[in-house]
Amino acid sequence: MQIFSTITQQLHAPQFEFFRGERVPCFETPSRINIILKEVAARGHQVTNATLDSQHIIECLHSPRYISFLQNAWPEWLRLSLNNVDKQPFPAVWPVRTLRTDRVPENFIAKLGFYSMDNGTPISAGTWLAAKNAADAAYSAADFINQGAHSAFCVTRPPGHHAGYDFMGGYCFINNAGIATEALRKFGCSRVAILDVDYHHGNGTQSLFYERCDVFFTSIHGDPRTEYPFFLGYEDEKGLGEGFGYNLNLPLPAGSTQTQWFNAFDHALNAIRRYQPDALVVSLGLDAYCEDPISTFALSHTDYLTIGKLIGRLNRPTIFILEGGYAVTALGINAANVLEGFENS
Ligand code: SP5
Ligand code: ZN
Repeated sequence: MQIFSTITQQLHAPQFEFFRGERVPCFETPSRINIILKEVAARGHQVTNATLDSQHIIECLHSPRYISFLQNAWPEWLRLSLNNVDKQPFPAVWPVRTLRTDRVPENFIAKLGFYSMDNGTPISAGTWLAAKNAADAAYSAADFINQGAHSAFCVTRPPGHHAGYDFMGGYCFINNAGIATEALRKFGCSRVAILDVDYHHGNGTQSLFYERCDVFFTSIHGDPRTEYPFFLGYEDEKGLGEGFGYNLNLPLPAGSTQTQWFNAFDHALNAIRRYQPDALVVSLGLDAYCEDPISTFALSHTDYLTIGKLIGRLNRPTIFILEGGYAVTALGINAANVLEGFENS
């Protein structure tokens, strides 16, 4: 399978995040990409650096002021103090109910709260460039499909499925799956399905397409009653207006078994078959794996072969986009297994 990746991913390298009241090393690291690239190359897949400029597609999905915030965030942080060069900005205040969202604050820390859903999405010097190039890879993959290819895999970071129209969250800044989807639509696909198998609900992706029937979104994830992102991902979210019936959430209790997971997966696949999409975008989070340090599902190495095989049987042009997955040493095998299952389906 053709792999699209980016060199600049390594420039997004924040050091810390908060976990149970403590500052801990980031789970979402550059090594995730390196280990996947090593394994897919060893199994004979072709890796190229993405080159197309996705700016016009980014502008279809995200607000102008949010894009300019992302672009200027690191320089603004340094403008507060040059000592900030080896420190990390974090939001501290959010405009929750009763607070105003009709005025964009001028204070940088206030802007961080305004444009983020959590304090778990740290920014570093190279974040904008890395996020922009990950979006470029998603766009390049859509272009590749448009030229007649059957599949592509974006081995990119930062991930994207938690990022919405004007906010970041969950390690995500630009919604890469949304970029691929929007690009496929522009290239002439009438209907695109998005299948999100990350452990966490893809709240950003769902929200971007919630009122549209030209994009079907389905997701299998930890139940938001107890799992991040908590405030979206319930089964009663079915879409709005023209989009009603084109959103399918399949939350599973934390600690669910392989059997439970594959039952939900079967539901998702059948719904995609009924939708008859021209193309498929897979938000390929690998954090439903049993050893993932922040998740509670039980999938094995061979389950990822099965996932690839069952997706392949949908027999649609398919773009896989890496999302989460933090059991770093297992990511190469799990990612490559999905591709192997897909190609032998
Ligand atoms: C792309 C992606 O996978 N983003 C995930 C962001 C999750 N951030 C919050 C993590 C909260 C972890 N809770 C751990 C419970 C430990 N059992
Ligand atoms: Zn995840």
